[in-house]
Amino acid sequence: MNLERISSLRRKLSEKDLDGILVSRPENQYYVSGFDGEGFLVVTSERALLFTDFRYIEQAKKESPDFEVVELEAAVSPFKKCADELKSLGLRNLAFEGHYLTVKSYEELKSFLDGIEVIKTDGLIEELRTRKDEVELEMIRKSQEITDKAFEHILNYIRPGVTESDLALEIEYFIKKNGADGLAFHTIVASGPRSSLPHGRPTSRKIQPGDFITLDFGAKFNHYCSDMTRTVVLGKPNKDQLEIYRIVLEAQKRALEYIKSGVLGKDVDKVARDFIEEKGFGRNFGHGLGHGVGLEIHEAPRLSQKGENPLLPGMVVTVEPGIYIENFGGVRIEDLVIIVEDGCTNLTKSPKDLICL
Ligand SMILES: [Mn+2]
Repeated sequence: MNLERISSLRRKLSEKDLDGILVSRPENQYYVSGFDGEGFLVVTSERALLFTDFRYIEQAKKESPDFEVVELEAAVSPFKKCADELKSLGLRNLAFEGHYLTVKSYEELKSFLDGIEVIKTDGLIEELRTRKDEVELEMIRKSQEITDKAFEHILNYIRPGVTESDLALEIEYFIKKNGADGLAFHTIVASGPRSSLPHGRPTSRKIQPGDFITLDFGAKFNHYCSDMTRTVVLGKPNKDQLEIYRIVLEAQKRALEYIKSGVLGKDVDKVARDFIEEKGFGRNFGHGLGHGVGLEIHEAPRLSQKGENPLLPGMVVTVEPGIYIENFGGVRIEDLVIIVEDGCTNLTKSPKDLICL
C-alpha cells in the first residue's frame, strides 16, 4: 500500500518538475509511510527516507518497511543530517510543505542544502489524500458507525438538569469505550440559546425543557475521522423551532440529492444556500456547507463558495447546513457521505426527523 502511495507522490513530483519533497505534516507522513511517530520524510525519485530519533527507531522500521530509516542525533541538526543524505543524489531542488515548516526550520534547511533550490509547495499530498481507497473507506465507515452508536446512546442521557459538559463527557467515554482510538475533534454540545453558536463548547449550563440541543462529534478509528451533527429538542418544540428545523433539513436533502461525481463543491453549497436564503435565513448560515474528512477532520475538498474543484468518486465529505439566530438558538444537521459516480453513499444512519425527548 505504501509503495503505491510513494509512486503516486513521485508521479506528482515529476509533473511539477520537483526532484524531491520533505514531508513534515504528520498526517501526510502517516499517509505516505504508515509511520505515526515524530519525524519527517524525504522522498526523491531514487530514495524514500524516514528521519526520526532513538525513541521511534524500532516503531519506524516496523511501520514503514518501504523506507530507509535514518536515526537523528541530539547533537546534530536534523536538517544537516538530511542534507548529508541527499548530497550524492544531485538534486536540483527540494520541495517542502509551506503550511508545515516553521520559518526557523526553513532557514536551517536552506542553509544546509547548498546548491539545492528549496521550493515551497502547498496541498500536494493533501490532493492525493482526497480520494480514499477501499481500506480508508472501511476505516471511515467504522468510525462513523461508532459515532452513530454514540448518538443513539446519548439520547437516553438528555433530561432536565443534565449539563452540556455531562453530555459531552458521556459521548466521549462511549466513543473510546467502543473501539475508537480517540476523538476526531472537541465535542460540541450547545443547548438553549447557546445553540446559536455554531461551535459552542460544552459548559456547565443545565438542559431545560424547550431547549434545542446541538450535538456535533466524531470518533477516530485507526487514524480516520468521522463527523456528524444532530439537533434535538427537550420536550415539545415551538412553532419557530419547527420552522427552522424543517428548513435546514430540506436544505440538506436538496444538497444530498444534487451531490454526485463531477459537480463542483461550490455548486453543492449553492443548492443548500439558495434554499435557506429563499426562506429568509441567508444571513444565519454563515459557514460552508461541508468539508472533506479523512486523516484530518477538516481537509480537502471544500463544499463552500470557494470549492472550485469537481467532486470525484471516493471523496468523503460532510453535508451540514445550519441556521443560527442570536438569543434564540440554532439548528445544524450533518451527515458524512462518500461521493460515487451517480450520487453519494450516506454513512450516517442516525434519524433526521426532529427528535423530541
Ligand atoms: Mn463537520
